[in-house]
Amino acid sequence: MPGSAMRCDTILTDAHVLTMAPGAPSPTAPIAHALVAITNGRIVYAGPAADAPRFAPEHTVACDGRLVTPAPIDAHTHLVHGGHRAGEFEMRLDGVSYEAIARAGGGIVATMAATRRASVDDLVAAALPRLDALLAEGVGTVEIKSGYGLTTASEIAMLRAARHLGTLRPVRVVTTFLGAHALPPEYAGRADGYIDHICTAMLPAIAAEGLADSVDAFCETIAFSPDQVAKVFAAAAALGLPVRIHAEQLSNQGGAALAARHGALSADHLEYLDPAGIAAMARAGTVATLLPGAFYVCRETRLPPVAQLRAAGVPMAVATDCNPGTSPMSSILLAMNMAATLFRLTIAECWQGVTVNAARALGLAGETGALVPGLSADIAIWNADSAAELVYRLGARPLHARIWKGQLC
Ligand code: DI6
Ligand code: FE
Repeated sequence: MPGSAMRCDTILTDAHVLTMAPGAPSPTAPIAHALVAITNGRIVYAGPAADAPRFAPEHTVACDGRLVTPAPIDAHTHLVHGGHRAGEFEMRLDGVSYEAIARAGGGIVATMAATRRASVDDLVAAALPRLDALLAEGVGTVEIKSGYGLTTASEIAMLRAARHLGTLRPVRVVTTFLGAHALPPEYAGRADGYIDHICTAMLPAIAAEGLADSVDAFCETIAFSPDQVAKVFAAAAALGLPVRIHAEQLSNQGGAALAARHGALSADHLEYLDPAGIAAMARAGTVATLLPGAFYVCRETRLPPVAQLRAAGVPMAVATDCNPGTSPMSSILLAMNMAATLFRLTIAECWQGVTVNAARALGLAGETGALVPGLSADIAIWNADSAAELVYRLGARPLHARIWKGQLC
């Protein structure tokens, strides 16, 4: 045997590997009889076993022909919140609209009240089952937003809870400050005053504690105007924080184009996105994060312009939007199924949506989301034959094992 074997921590043998490497010929054609090698939590090799260097591993994980993918990334959640809104769900079944419930003091403001009453520990305890449900589907990275506290103290509590979740479980948590989610009752009729408060008090306090990795805003007639969102984005930029937006969910406000002009990492929802918004996103490289759970729960009929996003080369992510109002869903596989069935994403797009494109939406393209040398070894091993099988089944529990930062967990 020429040369000596290369020491490494772990190898995965006899894997069917879907690397999701950008530029790979077909993102859904797994490499058969593949080997993955890991050292110091990072991928050092992922490809045909026949072409691999000779490794001397500490540990060997026999995959027995199973499908191996990057650990999915859920790039848009409101996982941390108090209470639930099953009662509003019942009202909606009776025909009351989401907007009508919001205008009557329900909706986001109802969850705000429950969240303000909760301690950090309460918030963590309530969120853990939702997080565990995601981990049971292999998720390795989850974005978690604030936005139900709407005071400095309560927003900080939400973000502390989110950060704490990342210490309780083997998962990477990316936090987002969403102070501009809804107008708190204290500011009724004074939306501009609340936006000033966000920019001059809340955001600086949160940034000073390093609690937010990015800043989000809900641009909508029932939430904040593009001008108000622009102020929040300017304040974020002054603190060096990247931005993202909830845009064009219920109507076209030009929010996605505004966000793109501010170099947003992602614009999310986008059912009412227009051609100018698509062009602006394409120019800026802003990811379109599609949230089919909210579309489904709200019984929305307007589809996001997937064909046009595809034609314009806008990268698409898929996420759960796990939240107590419009998407009480903690299944990334179900989000992928809905993206395929409701939004007509291809199987390849569904997988890109929860791997490479989701990583990019979180500013983590150089860290996770693909099985290529140098990236974090965040890996899901599945009891499945193909990428399509995982998107197609509903309610299956197909995860065999999960590796996060190189550790089997
Ligand atoms: N859009 C949504 O779908 C969620 N937030 C947002 O800005 C809804 C949040 C909720 O209803 O609690
Ligand atoms: Fe959301």
